[in-house]
Amino acid sequence: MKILVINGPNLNMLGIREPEIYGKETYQDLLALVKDAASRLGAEAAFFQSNHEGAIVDAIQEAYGKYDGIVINPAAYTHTSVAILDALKAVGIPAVEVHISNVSEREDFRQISYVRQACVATVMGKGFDGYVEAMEILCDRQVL
Ligand code: CA2
Repeated sequence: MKILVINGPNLNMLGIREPEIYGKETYQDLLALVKDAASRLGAEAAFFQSNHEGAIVDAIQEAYGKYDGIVINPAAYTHTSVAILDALKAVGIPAVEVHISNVSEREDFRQISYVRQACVATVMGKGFDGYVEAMEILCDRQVL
């Protein structure tokens, strides 16, 4: 199973600011954790991070025919982007939405997720482990 892990704006800054919300570990630590978990699951993970909405749309389109699943933390674009929602719907690749923090307990504007409509599941508030849970959800779906 080939999984594309997409991270949106500012997630490349993990560990640098706001450790009380997003933890002390860095984006590189996240990649190492997810890569390790993927190989334990017998899957292969590839990574994409961008601060630009259109670049994320391009990455989703380019995943068509190449990946069996998408794990996506669209970060702030979660709450604004119909373009990312449409791209996920267009490719039809099973996707799981991930948030490091528990967005359901944060500001009102974070209660809206456009991408959720195109995702088979949402994992939030579990820190980096949420990405591993998202991959497990995708792998379980494939064997069932
Ligand atoms: O909890 C999450 O994973 C979020 O997707 C993170 C986004 C936020 O806009 C969403 O509402 C919830 C923000 C990512 C910003 O990452 C930072 C990393 C280091 C320092 C500051 C921000």
